Amino acid sequence: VRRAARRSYDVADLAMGAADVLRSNDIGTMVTAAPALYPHMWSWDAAFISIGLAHLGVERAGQEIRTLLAAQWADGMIPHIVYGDRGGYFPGPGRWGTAELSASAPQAPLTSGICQPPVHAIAVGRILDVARRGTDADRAAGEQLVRDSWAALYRWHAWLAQYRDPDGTGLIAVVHGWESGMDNSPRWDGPYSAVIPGPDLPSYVRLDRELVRDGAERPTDLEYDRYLWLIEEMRRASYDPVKVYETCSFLVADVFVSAIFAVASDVLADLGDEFGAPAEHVADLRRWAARSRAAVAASRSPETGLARDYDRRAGAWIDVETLAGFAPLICGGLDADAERALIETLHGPHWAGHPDLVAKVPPTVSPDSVGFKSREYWRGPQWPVVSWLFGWAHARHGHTAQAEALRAETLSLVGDGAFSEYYEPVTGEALGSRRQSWTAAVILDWCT
Ligand code: 9WN
Repeated sequence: VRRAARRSYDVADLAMGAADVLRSNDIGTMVTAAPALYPHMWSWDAAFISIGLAHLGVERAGQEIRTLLAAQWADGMIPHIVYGDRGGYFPGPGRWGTAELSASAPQAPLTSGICQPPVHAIAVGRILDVARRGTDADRAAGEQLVRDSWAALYRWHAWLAQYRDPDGTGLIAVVHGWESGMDNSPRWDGPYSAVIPGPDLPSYVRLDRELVRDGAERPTDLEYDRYLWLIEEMRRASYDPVKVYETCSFLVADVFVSAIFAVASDVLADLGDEFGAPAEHVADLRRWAARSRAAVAASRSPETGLARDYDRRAGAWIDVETLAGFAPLICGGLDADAERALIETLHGPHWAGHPDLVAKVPPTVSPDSVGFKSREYWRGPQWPVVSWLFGWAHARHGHTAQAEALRAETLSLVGDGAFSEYYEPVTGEALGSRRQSWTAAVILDWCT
């Protein structure tokens, strides 16, 4: 295997390049997730993108959050895609049919019918921090954003608690791999093997394969059949969240989403206290956060100490080791020794500190694992946005040196200036989409 040399980078150049990506992907009231591959707004991308935008203008950052929240469903769900005016992505709004089939979906803008990880409160909190370092006008815009978005974000968290954890276990379920944001992670291979596309799956043409030429970088056709079949199942349930939970053939309690939910609920509760939100709503958030944090800690494998997802359809823990197993480091809640051990594992020789890696950035699957595929999407490559999230969480929980290491190592990884969606860990090759907005956004945040 060709080992790449570490890249040297210039922080000012990287920041300029990142700002250019965000500006050029901005189509007015939304920054598309990527120029060609993802020409619309994605839910968790928009949150990270708004953090980057805050460094270019707090008002524009707030606009991004407002555009997303304008697409919130009547029941509280924030949809995973908000479609802009252009086509260019499959599945588009026609395939979902949410506006026709669901009583809760908006007629405009058109959206998909599933959700993504709830990182939005984290973004609003971060925008406020950036705003408070700026001018009086920035500060006012940041505070106004909190006031304008708090209730909508509370309703979003309430939707997750009610419809994705109806039994109050603390683990939030996903009904599609896309909802995890880590679409084809080996975590989902077991649950997906029970998703059997019916003969009546309407035919379709993938557009992604025309844009990413190397098929090995994207999910397979069989995976796509399953992704599309789940949409058929949800259409048949009219996107009613209770029916979807009962009938969808994929139902997995996602430990990484649950950890994000816990820490984002903490952030939202703190903002609520500061900005005078209703006390009972703040109390709900604190209760949900505590419950999910405990459930994430309790999901750990007795053998590896890594947190695990739970396949609710099969009734079994999923013992597949991936980066999601470090979920307790996102939400906290371990005792000091266990937390230190998990941090050491993350930064140690099986993960970020693996001797084969060009930059000490956590890969999505350990190179020592049989399932490691160095170029294949969520099966091995390094995703700068995920590193940022771990870095943010490390800083929040007092692991300053590790946060700084993730920052410096990720900056060196992206020093080529491609702002790629993901990177080959051993060679550092840029993979997937170039000029990916959330990559640019987190780099800009780290450079400013
Ligand atoms: C499906 C936009 C999104 C990210 C996801 C990433 C990828 C979409 C796709 O791109 O998913 O939602 O077409 O592969 O897996 O995390 O939000 O960047």
